[in-house]
Amino acid sequence: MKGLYTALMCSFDEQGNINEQGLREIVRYNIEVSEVDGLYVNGSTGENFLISTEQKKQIFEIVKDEVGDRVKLMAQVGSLNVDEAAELAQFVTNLGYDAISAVTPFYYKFDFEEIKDYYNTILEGVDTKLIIYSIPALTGVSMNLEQFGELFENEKIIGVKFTAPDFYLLERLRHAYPDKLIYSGFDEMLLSASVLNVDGAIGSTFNVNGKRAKQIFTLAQSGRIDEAREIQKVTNDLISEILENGLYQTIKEMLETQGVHAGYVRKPMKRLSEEKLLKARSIAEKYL
Ligand code: SI3
Repeated sequence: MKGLYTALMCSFDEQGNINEQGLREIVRYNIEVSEVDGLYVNGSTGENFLISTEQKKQIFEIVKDEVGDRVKLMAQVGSLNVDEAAELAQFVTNLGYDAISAVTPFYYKFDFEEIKDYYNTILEGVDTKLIIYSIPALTGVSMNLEQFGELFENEKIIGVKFTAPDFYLLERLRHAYPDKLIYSGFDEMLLSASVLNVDGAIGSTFNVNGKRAKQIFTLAQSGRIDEAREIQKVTNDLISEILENGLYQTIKEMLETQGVHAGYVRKPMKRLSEEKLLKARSIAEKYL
């Protein structure tokens, strides 16, 4: 399960329905052009928290059907509705996904016992292994070393997607849990995380920048830090331009320039203005 995973986008039409063909094209682009090691399905980048249970299931099915066994698949099933999360965990297990992942429960200020119970409930009915999705900036949930350790006591919890700029905690985790899988979640910090010996990374910008991300990771692993730093610099120029223009919308438009019908974002996300659409196309021209 090591390596680089694209946090997969989903293609939606103007009404917010899934565009199956577009989704299949995004999958193919990631596998055939970017050559990533795996896909992280229905994460933040997949606009997961804006869609229905039925749509989540449909996306899981289409992606598995398109991928087959070509790359590894991780299914993000986390939800404030723990019954839904457990149902989706069962659903993707039946589809043959390689692992599940679940965001820490957010919005209500759950205490740690509640968070632990949430993960144990999701895992009760399945044998599929789980990667914790930790993203404190969006969920407001920060866990410390001991709390990660307690979650890791459940042997079905095999790792964490660590989307935080806390490199002290990342180093402590790596040191304390050499056998757990740690994935870096911030693409702009991939080199720094790779130096700390993470097992892989999961990122939104890999949808358009997968090749550079892979180079950074591979170079860092073989100790070629100067070369990796050069590529991280170009990557961060690209990420800065994407973030300034609108993260998911810009990545979608960049994919469109490559003939991949990535479509529209779901409401309440807004569409790019004409000016920003042109900007997205110029970013694509500059970096792809
Ligand atoms: O679940 C997911 O879609 C992700 O893997 C998210 C990933 O951590 C991204 N975070 C968000 C909030 O989109 C990053 O890849 C992020 O977009 C990137 O580093 C730019 O800041």
